[in-house]
Amino acid sequence: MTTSRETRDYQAADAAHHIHAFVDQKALNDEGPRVMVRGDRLHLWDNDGRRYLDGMSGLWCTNLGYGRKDLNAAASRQLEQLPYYNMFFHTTHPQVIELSELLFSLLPGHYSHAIYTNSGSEANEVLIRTVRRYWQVLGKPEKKIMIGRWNGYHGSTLAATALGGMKFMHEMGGMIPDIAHIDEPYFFAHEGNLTPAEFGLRAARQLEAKILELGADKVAGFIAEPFQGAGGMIFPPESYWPEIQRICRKYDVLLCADEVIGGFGRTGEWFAHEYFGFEPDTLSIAKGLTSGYIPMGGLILSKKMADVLVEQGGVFAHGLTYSGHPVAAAVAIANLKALRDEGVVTRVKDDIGPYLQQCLREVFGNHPLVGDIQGTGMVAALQLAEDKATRKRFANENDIAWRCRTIGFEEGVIIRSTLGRMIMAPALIASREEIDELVGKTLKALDRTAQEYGRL
Ligand code: PXG
Repeated sequence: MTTSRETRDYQAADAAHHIHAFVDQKALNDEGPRVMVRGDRLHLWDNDGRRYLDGMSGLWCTNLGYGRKDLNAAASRQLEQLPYYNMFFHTTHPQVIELSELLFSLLPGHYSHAIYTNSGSEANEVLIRTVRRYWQVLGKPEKKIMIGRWNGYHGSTLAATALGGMKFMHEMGGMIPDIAHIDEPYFFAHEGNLTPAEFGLRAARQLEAKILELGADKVAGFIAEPFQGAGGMIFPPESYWPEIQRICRKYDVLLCADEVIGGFGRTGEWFAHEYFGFEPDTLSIAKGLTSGYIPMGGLILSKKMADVLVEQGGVFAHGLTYSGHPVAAAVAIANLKALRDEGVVTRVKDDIGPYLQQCLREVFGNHPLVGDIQGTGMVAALQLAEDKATRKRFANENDIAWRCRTIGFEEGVIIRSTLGRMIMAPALIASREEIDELVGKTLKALDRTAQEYGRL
């Protein structure tokens, strides 16, 4: 399917009106963006009829793939019945209530309350205020510093940017007071002789050092993605999360997991912290909550935190016009039911996830550009490396990865590149044939890149 308008006509109008995300706008205007017009399962079509296998679930969000009629029907029904009402004015509505009942039936039992938002960035904005409010209510208002990680990503609004550890974002007006950072647990970049387990412990203990440096009485919480998504799909060694949890408990620092990418089945567990085996106090969610069909996010609170806020907190002066929006909630319900009742998450764990991981290891295990393969379920990264044995990375790894991504588009596959890593996070409903197409086209992209850089 194409539209009646010429692609170059769309591109001219797009250039006239938009500042796109994370791109040199002038260069993009010269090149002209791809105009996507249709999606079905894992495939996308652009306005010129070119077909792409979407290896990234949009932006890590279309967990059920494109073209779901049940999600469409849920939205249409709700738009007819009650397109909008809110949770101000002492009011609620059935869709948000039923969404929460369903969501908490899927979450571990120690979570009880949600504050809904429109996005992941907002979830993390709300997080900062909620965590600070929690300590205020407990009579510790000086506990307000949040610790994040370098190269972590928590969104693009001001406080979410500050929580994240992308220095180039901080430098563009993206920092606020009372935020600190520690290093990410990126083992492949470690130049010493530590084992992964030793490295994981050392990385985690930076948190203890930072808490002691700032004073435990000043630190409110530690936020991290269970595995780092936008920062390169970095998996911590197994020793990392238990040690982080021990440190947070020891110093009475809230452990806040950003599940915006890891949540809703990506790892084969409902939430990525379950895969890594730790128990956060809060969860930031978005993306897979609605499979990206409609904007919705939220902050999930443990019962322990919610009890303090509800029983002792009085008024929490906070609220968004679209918190728990009924159309978004209706879509989220349909999405969660499909993920549960069609066995999508179970299949990621038992069947299609292991299939993807096995294919990647078979096909890329000895590839001349690849030094390491990380991932589980339906998320994976190929670490590019000059020398696998010594973990020597290419000096120009960004260029190589970006070139590989561009060739991927030419080959009809969408994969992501970050800091010398090629990332995949396909829709959870992928068939084996769709995985074969993803892996096959990615191999072509890597082979062509290797040829261009004299490695094949
Ligand atoms: N937390 C995490 C862990 C994220 O990955 C956000 C919060 C912010 O969510 P919103 O809904 O405000 O965008 C994100 C978003 C990429 C990419 O290319 C990743 C994100 C967004 C856009 C691109 O990896 N993650």
